[in-house]
Amino acid sequence: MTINRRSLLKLASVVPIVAAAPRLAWTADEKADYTLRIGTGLVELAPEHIVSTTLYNDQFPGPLVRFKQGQRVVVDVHNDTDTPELVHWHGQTIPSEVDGAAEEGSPYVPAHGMSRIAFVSGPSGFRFYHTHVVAGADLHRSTYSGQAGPVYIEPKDNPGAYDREVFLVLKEFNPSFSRGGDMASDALVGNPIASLQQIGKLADENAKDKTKGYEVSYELFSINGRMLGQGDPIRVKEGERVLFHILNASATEIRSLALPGHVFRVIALDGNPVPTPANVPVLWFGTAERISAIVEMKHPGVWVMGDLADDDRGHGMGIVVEYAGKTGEPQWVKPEPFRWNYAQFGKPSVALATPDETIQMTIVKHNAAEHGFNRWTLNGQAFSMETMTPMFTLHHGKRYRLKFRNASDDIHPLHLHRHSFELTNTAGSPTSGVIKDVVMLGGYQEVEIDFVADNPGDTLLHCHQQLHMDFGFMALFKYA
Ligand SMILES: [Cu+2]
Repeated sequence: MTINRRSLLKLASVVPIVAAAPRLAWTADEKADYTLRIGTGLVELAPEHIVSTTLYNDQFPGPLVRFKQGQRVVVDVHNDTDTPELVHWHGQTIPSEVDGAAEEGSPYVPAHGMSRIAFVSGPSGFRFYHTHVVAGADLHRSTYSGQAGPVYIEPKDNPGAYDREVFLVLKEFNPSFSRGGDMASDALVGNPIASLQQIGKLADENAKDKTKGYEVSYELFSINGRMLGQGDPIRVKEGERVLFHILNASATEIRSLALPGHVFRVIALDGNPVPTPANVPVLWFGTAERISAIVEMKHPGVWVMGDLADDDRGHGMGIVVEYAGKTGEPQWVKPEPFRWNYAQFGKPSVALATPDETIQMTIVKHNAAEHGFNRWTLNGQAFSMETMTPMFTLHHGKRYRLKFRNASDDIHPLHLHRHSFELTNTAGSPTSGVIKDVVMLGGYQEVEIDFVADNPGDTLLHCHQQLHMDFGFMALFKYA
């Protein structure tokens, strides 16, 4: 290989910058790469449905933030509200101080104040940012608000087998409390495990309150801040390959999405390329999950890309896809039932490293145990925001297997901060190669994930369902 000036420059630009970048340092005269302003604003979901909520930069979703993998970035966050805020950089492997979780020691952005943060962005792919404060019983706070926006971190090499990218953010508005929820029970493959049902039954019998705790339901549903039929359709041409980056920015809901007459070729989950891209008729997303999928446009018409739940789609959870030259009412065709199986996207033959340690966690729901809200325990412990007692000590460089056993009927979108994990067992089958930062755990099922403790600093693990995380379903890991 001859080394010319160009390849030298190329080498120089890749090697030293990341390693040399200080973690938090920034200079006062430096210009921020991005500025986020947290404040109250209006979202016009439809002319007759304008909601007031807390937003980033007065828009929903928040602005698309584009970083380059390994790039040192400076972000200014202004908080124009009356309460302290936190911006969590979901899915990035960054220090605890800038991750945006109080439990990990990230400082709050003060009310009517500002914070400047700097970090080296990565890993590449589709990530997002959102508020990480506690909502508790306040449905104006935290992820019930409009504080969410997409992040795309450009990989060093982009295969680019698509014509264009479309970012979609799924989000409900106008939440209220109700007794009993409507959790999608037909989302995931796998069967309930009898021993877990038994633990759940026992917890129900031992509960003082025999009624279920509060759940959250929503009045209005949207994609990119517009109800179905409002705003511009996605305009496509026959033969085009559209790469969708889709985020479920719900506070509490599992979502589905289908586009009649088309299939989604799933190429990445939570921003990480999957070992086995596969065609599926329906996408399922836990709260905070992202899917990147290519759709080949080969069925001309005007279509509704929407949620399978008629009620949610009827109240706005969808977007119109319109082929060039086609007109008329957008068509919806209900797809055949399709259960989501993460292992479908895994390596064809399972190849797993042996973990240094396995941590088992049994999840139990205690009906209405906390002022009418369900309380959640992990191995008998509900996380305390007062004491912030850590659950476990990690040793740098070791590989850990987390085995979650769900003794409740709810689906839990489990999220690990500051690390990506590998799915190693789902719905009773071993798998490997699927790298994520959120995974859905089905009712009375088990899931196993492996991660390497390679990013020292306090690390939060929690259910991303806001009602669950606020009422006990969190654990803090410390590094030794
Ligand atoms: Cu949960």
